[in-house]
Amino acid sequence: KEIIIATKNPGKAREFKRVFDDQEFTLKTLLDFPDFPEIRETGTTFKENATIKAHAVMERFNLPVIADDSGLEVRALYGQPGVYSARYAGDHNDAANNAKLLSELGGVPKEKRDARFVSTLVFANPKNEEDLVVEGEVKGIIAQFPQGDDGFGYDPLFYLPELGKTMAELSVDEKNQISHRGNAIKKLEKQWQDWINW
Ligand code: ITT
Repeated sequence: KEIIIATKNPGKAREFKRVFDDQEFTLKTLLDFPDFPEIRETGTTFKENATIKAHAVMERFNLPVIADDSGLEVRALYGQPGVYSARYAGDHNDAANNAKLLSELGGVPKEKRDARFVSTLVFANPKNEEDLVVEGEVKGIIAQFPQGDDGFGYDPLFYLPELGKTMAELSVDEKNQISHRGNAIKKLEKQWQDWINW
């Protein structure tokens, strides 16, 4: 049994591999297939983009596929960067994205810097007519400066008040326990055993 995670993002791949560590199936990601062409994410919602990615990969490999489309929604920016989180500052460059976010929020006080991470997972399988779709979120505050070296993307700026740390100061296990992606995966795990036809 094999499942492919339709991602080329090493940070996401690490988090998925960590939860699906000792299951009865083998987990691969697109990092195992470096020649797989770039998938154009033309949707306007996380669900649309996750569906595009899941189906592009399922059609190529004829295997069960999980795709994650995720992003950061900042209230003071009316939900931006949202589905454009990966390319907020142009090319996919985490440092530039974080710098742009800080500059857009320049002068905004702490109590107005609330944000959430969202992850929508689409699980598609050649033998199932309909996809399984789940969404997870986590709420936090955009810090005034980056802190921590773990994680990826906006993690160094995503401050969790209950923990007194940014997401980038958590280990991958700690992040999976509370993150948008971890929460979405927990929902998926409750449902997929009944849903999947191997
Ligand atoms: P794939 O499409 O190959 O999975 P991607 O990085 O392009 O990789 P998305 O289109 O879903 O994936 O963009 C998600 C972006 O949102 C990601 O690049 C980060 O900038 C941000 N993001 C999502 N989850 C995050 C997390 O757990 N921590 C920090 N930033 C995150």
